[in-house]
Amino acid sequence: MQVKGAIRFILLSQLIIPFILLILGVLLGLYQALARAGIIRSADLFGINYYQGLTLHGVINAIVFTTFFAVAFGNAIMLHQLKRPLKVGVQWASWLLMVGGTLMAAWAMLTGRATVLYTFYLPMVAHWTFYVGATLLLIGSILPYFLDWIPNTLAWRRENPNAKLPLAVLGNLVNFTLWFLIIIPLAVTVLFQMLPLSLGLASEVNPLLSRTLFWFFGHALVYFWLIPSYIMLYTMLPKLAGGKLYSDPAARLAFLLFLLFSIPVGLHHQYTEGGLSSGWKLWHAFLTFMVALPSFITAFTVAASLEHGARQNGGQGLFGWWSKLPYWSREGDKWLFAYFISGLILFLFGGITGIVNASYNLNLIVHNTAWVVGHFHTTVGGLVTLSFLGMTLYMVAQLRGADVKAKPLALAAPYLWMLGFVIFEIALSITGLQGAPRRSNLGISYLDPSNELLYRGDWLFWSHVGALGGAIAVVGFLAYVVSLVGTLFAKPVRAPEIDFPIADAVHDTPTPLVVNLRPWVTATLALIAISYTYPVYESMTRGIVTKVPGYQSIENNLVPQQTLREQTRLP
Ligand code: HAS
Repeated sequence: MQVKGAIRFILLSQLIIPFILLILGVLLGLYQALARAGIIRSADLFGINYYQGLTLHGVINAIVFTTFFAVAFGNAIMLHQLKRPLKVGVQWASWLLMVGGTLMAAWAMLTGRATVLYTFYLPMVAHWTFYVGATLLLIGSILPYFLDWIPNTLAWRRENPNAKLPLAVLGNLVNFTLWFLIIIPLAVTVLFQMLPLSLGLASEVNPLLSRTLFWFFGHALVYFWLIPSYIMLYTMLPKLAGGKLYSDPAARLAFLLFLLFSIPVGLHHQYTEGGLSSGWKLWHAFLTFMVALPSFITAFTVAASLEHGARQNGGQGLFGWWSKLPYWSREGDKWLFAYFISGLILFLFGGITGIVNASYNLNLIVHNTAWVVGHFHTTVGGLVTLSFLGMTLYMVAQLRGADVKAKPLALAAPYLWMLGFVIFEIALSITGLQGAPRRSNLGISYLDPSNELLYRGDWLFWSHVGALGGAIAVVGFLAYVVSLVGTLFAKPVRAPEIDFPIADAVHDTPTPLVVNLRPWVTATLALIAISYTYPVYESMTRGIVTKVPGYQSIENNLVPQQTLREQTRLP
């Protein structure tokens, strides 16, 4: 369908603004990889401190890029599938809040006033503009859900009382329902703990409570990143492969299981946290295995869909059909296949390492080590980033009415990214098992030979392999940048539009269990109440670290928090 005027501008800029920031985020990732391998041995590079760079890398890549993309993609999916217009006023309000919030937080991070990493754990404290900026970004991101997508879905339902909600719409609504539910505890800790401390209105804070509220948000956040990718895998990949989605009800069940199980698992990030009972951690561990279930369903459903497509293309035999998938095809939209298949291969590694993390006892070996970094570079840095990059290029070409430029580079990019991050993952898993910590500038500590006390020469080889993997991925990203920038400035050859390659399904029998959202939302709220009431109560009343003052990160040191007047003079 055609997209014009303000909506076209908003959609395009929701894709391009985070992409510009992402260039900085990816380059800072390379800096992290080189510093961690001891190839760069300094506390800062071009005036950016290691931890400041790590904060920018995490916030830009994992929060800003993903949130902007989820909103742009959500808008496009609703437009395309429901064929109902978006409200220009709502979209402008959302855009202004998101862009304004991002600029505020970026200013705080770039000027060294918010070196708190992307998890912004208390008692580390940032300048108030960081918290207000992040809050505005999140409020802006939820506006379209309430003011555009829900009203449009209800209107569509009235017009189509007997039709099934399109699969992509269901996935998108599940995702933003999840988003709304998890923003609430984050807002509580930001508004009642972080901001007062940052503004000097409070002098003490309970970090345990803040972390429990953060991980209520933080783990489900990863599925907020993942669900848009799954929408693409279920609705578009089968068609690109030449066939159909194997099972529509299985796909719906996977989305709804994410709603149910994504939230009550946050304590698996806090297994080592004092003050929370082991029994509740174990309960969250069990539920974490349940949240892997929709991904197992996806693995089998997507594999069956790929096989179906490959057999339509003439594929035969038990494994022979693999050769009939369009890995290198430049025909039409088929180049997009490369982004999905590379992401899926990376996600096999992400899934296995995730299951290890989830196991209460194994987690004690890998927690806070480089292993976890390997895990999330094959999940959010793997399938999620690759599918978002592929879809950004696809949508930019459509919204500009142009052809994708430098297609060979656009095709090479995801394979280089995949190769780089497979190497990176293996290397970081090994150094993690050797004990290398995450969030550490190893170049000026454990990998500095002049440091007789700390030096660990046995980490050196695999740390260098990890840096090589990171560098290969960045080369892939640069190939992508050439194609995207070329497409952005290419001469339009048709009217701007949004059109997705949506696949039919092989099995499409209506299944009552997966038709109605309401019972799933009710069950989700009940499971959250069961799983979080006592841990939140414990966080408020027990624990060894309640009530501590705030600390700020200045250069390489954590120092007691400055007053507001002093803060504005930083760095
Ligand atoms: Fe995780 C830590 C457990 C999935 C992201 N995770 C993190 C952190 C991030 C993150 C960012 O239990 C660090 C947070 C921090 O800063 O501290 N994670 C899991 C589990 C899963 C999981 C059980 N994580 C994700 C996803 C992420 C993500 C998805 C981002 C998008 N994670 C943990 C735990 C920790 C953790 C602990 C805390 C660690 C600690 O101690 O700090 C599961 O959802 C994974 C299920 C996935 C599968 C894989 C299915 C495979 C598929 C591919 C099929 C391939 C095909 C192609 C069909 C079961 C779908 C075949 C074709 C060929 C040609 C071969």
